[in-house]
Amino acid sequence: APVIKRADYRPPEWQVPEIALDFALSLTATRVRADLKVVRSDAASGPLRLDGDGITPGSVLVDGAAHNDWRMDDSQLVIDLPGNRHTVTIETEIDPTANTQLSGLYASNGMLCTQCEAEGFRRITFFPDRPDVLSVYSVRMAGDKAAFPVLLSNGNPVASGEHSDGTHWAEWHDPWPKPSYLFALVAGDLVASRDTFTTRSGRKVDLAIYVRAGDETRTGHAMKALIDSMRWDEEVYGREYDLDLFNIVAVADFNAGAMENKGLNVFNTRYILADPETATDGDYDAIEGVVAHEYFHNWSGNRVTCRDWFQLSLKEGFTVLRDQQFSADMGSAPVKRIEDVRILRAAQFPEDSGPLAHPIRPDAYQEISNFYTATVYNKGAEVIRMMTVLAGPERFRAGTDLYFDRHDGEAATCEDFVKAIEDGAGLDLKQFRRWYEQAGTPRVTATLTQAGDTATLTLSQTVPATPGQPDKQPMVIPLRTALFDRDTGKHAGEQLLVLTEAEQSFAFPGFTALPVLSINRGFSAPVAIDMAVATADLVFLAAHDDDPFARYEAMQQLMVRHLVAAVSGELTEAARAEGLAAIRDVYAAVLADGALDDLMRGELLILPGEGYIAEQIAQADPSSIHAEREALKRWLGSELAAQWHALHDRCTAVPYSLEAAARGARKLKTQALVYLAASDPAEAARRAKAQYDSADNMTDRQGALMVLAGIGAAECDEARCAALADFHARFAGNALVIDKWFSIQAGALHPDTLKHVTALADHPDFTMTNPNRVRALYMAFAANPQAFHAADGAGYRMIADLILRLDPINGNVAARFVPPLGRWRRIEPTRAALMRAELERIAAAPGLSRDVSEQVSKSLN
Ligand code: HT7
Ligand code: ZN
Repeated sequence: APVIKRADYRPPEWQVPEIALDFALSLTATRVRADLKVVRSDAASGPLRLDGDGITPGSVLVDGAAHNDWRMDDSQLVIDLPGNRHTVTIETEIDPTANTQLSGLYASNGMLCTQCEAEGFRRITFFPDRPDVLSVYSVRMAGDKAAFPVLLSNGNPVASGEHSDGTHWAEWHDPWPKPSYLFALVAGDLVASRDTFTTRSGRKVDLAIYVRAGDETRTGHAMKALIDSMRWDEEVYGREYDLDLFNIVAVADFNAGAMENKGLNVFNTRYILADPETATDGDYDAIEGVVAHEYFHNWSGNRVTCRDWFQLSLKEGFTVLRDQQFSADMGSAPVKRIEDVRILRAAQFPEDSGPLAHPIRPDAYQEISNFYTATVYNKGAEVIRMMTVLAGPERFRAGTDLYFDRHDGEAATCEDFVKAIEDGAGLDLKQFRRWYEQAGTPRVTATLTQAGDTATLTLSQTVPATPGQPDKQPMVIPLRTALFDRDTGKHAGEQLLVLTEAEQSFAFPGFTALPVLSINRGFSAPVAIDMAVATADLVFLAAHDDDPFARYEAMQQLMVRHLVAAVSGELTEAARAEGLAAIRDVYAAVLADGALDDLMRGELLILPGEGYIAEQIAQADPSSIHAEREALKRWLGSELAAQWHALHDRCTAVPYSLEAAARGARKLKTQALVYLAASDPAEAARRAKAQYDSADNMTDRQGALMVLAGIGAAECDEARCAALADFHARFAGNALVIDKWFSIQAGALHPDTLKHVTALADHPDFTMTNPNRVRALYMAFAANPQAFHAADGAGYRMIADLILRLDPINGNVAARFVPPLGRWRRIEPTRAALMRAELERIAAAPGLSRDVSEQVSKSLN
């Protein structure tokens, strides 16, 4: 496939200020007529080039007359036009039911809907399908009224009517010029939950969430999230909504989480539907975050869009930051920060250290869908977050105000964003721009010394080589830092140290004894910190640090260091005992700390993930990491058994509500079971069964089932199987909950998980055509280290087989399964060879999608 390079960007030769679309709707043969008003750009002399994908032009008219000067150049329709302004009319026909790729116009459960980002519009009609072509859309659609009673598109409804033959029609007009990727159409049998929002300037906005009949009772949380987001964006970023209505549609078949189409967001049902019986607290949080994210795109993405897809982080990184800030304001800010860092470390750090590493603004791609990554989204958010750290909130806001003012209605670049922050906030971001250019997670080494009355902190940084970028320049790394006095347990104020050189020293007068270093507080920079720090200092920080993230980090470090040493066989028995005792003591202190809220307590009591431990090791042995982590869990389970029992009892007594205290109790309840399951499976199974049987909410039920499903002891098998059978029967027909049933089993600690997943793939409820179901089974499996990394390579084979089977159905989703196999260089040699062999097997298969082919070839290089 051709490589598209950022450096090759050229402005479009033709603009399309207006487009009128007319759809004759049908599940199997939808006819589309597109009228494009095209205008030649100054100094352009070439023909009109319109992108297409899997469609053929039925007819081509220019200014209303048949036109023969056109040809196909690969999939592009090339039309020679005599003048500078014309109306071009093209007809196409699509089979939405055959569209299993779920890009363009497709059918889902009898409804029709679109997904156009990134390049789906060209599967509907011929068009310059690039984000710097902005058009005003008028849409007409007509279809069978019984099959499609609801007809929606972007913007405002203009007119509608019906015919005596049982068909009806609707017209929509969107006054805001937009790129084609934001176009949307939905037609189906849907019901709406409605509310209103009055903007700060007093405009009333009608809000509707469209779902299938029966689901309307489960839209309340999403609606609340929408209203909260609309208010928050006015208050925090000064952004007001700009249409009279805002529609959301939930669809069961969707490649991603949701889509921010102008005035008509389309959502995966999993990010809309919730009630206590069927959605966990995590689901509630995810709904709040995704609804907010899509709403915030109305400004960061839609009003100011991207010039080209290399600028994707312009809208995605910024919008992730905005949704993170929103969720922090709606709930517990420290807990949200810890969760976001955990996601970054679990998903983005491995990307940055693997074969698919790319800067947040990539330089080249074959298939843009492969660049909707944790790097572009989550690291992109971290990069902008560092600007907030450097500028402070008021100056950062001045920067974003300037950005929105300057570029409203434009297709902008990351450079435009940085410049606006630079100008508006009064920062010099010259060197900072390297965050957009260089891939790889910087490593900072920190050394603290003390002499006389001064403590000296020496910081050095390196950015690892990544594919195509062997040599790196120093980054700007803002590190929020505090030095703690050992005697008082306090510090004299936090400082922002900005590391800009390869090596730099910072002096702190007033220390006659060596203080304890607390660095990268709040995770102010997305870097890895290396420091030779005594276990006692980590114990000190775990107990005393007033920055909640730093406290969490001290506990994580304590455990990571112990586990990495244990895995590499470096631990003497004495050191092992000492490390375990230290970890047990900080756990005991956290369990007993009356000043902590339970949500935060739950964060502090999370073991580092196996993937994050593996990241610290050049070539990891997944089985020994798993064994050591389980051993630590077992030790904590047995050493603190009485505390876990008491915790489980205390939390079980807390009644269900969505308040923080009750959510904290639910989080801890299942955590207590997890530790007990490692040390005393029979007792854990007894408690888990009781929790399952008495559950009045999905958080408790799923937690209990997850614990039961993981217990391998034969005497617990009956309880395990009974609970799984009950869960399936209880929620039969509820697709989102049945997804959980698949995930729980595929992610289980049970030694037979691989066998279970093989059987589940043949279960009547499994289907390859629903991305949620595929991800529920196989993503959970690929993220289950013990099962995926089976020593004989059966886990790798399973994922490779999946990729090969799924690719012809949905290449976009199939490609998402390549990165777990692509990590082979970071795994011990025997498994690495097996992983590589599976990648080679995929690479040798004929007819691979561009999505899978790009990911596999990069992973082999
Ligand atoms: N902007 C949206 C991206 C998206 C997408 C990308 C590729 C394939 C399918 C997709 N569905 C939605 C989602 C977002 O970040 O808001
Ligand atoms: Zn987004």
